[in-house]
Amino acid sequence: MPPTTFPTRTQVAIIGAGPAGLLLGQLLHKAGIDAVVLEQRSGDYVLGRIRAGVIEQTTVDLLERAGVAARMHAEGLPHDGFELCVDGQRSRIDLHARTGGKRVTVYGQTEITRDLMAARAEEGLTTVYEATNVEVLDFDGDTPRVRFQHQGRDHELRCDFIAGCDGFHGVCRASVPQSSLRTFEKVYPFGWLGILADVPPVAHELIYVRHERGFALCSMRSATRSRYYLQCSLEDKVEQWSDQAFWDELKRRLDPAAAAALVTGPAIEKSIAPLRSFVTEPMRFGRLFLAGDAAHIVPPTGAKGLNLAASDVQFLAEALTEHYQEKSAAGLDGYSARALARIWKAERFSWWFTSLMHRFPDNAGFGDRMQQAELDYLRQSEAAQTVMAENYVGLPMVA
Ligand code: FAS
Ligand code: PHB
Repeated sequence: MPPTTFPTRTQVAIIGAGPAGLLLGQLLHKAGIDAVVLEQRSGDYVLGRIRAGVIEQTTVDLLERAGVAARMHAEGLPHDGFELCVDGQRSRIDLHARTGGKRVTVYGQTEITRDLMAARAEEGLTTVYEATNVEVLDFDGDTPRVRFQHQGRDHELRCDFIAGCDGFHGVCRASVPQSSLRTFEKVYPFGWLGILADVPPVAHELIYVRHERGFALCSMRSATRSRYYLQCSLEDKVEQWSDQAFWDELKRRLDPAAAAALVTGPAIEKSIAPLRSFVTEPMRFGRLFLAGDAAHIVPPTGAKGLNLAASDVQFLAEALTEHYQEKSAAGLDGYSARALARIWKAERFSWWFTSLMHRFPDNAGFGDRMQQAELDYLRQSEAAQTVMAENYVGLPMVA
């Protein structure tokens, strides 16, 4: 078979074919800007990672603009609220009523990635899967380039800009001199053990559970596929958790009605994710721009990770379009500050919600009472519920 040939020149080199990289590629294509996506893994591997489930309206709007929202509208589940289960008592946060009609959509990140991959392939756009040993070079000058290997052959891609959409463990942020960036991090003393199973969800809406044994979350992907999470120790290994052990522990943390209604079944995916808050400042280094998990991480409690990646990509796509179409650098110069303003508000909400709902080993006594008082206030106060709802549905995209 003749060796695969790839472009040696493009306008934007995108590192990473997760939701950030693929969505950016789609938006740039819509604006007539050429981009090549380089992904270290195979497409199947990327699709095999089970992650986010809740999509903000601003993300839905962006996916519509990218031309990839048809299946989400057909299969996604609009949600007007979610429930809190605090020590066995359920109460509802009415997102629709508290935000003047806003809602979220439940639609798995895997499906968004699948829709973006299909659109990119349909347009005949170049995505290099299994691109290894990716190096991002000369981005502090005017002629950035990317070197990579594919099937043992060396390749080089010259470009005008590099978009680092390569996630928390990617090469782009790691290629920036430490003296040029500042990071902020908080690591939480627990993880989330997640299970995906083809069983009907326990309720029509999500249930966030606070229990003395630990946090739990009842989510879903469709009317026949459920996603559940349990707070677990960082020492836990997923092999230690049989399906039965997971279901038994989930029932212990749920209220009696939900525990009785829970339909269990074999896991089709089971994994443990650590929780951290992390932000990189700035997000631009010459002609290298970071977007998504490459620049920031939120604990998944607030369902913000994927949605923040989407807002970064919207800002970056607008800035690059302004550069090429209006010959203006204003958007690129303002990208980092604009993205970080939204990122820090989502970091705050995710940290707050995580601090409120999880069991902290060193929190016994006063900290525990603070959690209970805040949850009691939240249950009784429309004002408190409005603040929570506004953040959960996603804050407006400011100019
Ligand atoms: P991603 O990490 O999704 O994609 C980066 C891509 O870059 C990957 O495909 C990777 O293979 C590739 N890459 C990395 N290094 C590379 C290199 N050197 N060269 C080329 N390619 C490279 N968010 C929620 O809202 N809810 C959740 O429940 C939730 N659960 C999560 C669970 C886990 C285990 C993780 C890690 C994240 C979770 N998130 C969740 C957050 C998640 O959804 C991210 O916010 C989202 O994937 C961000 O998308 P990207 O920025 O594209 O990064
Ligand atoms: C999910 O369905 O995976 C999900 C939903 C809400 C969250 C986190 C994860 O806050």
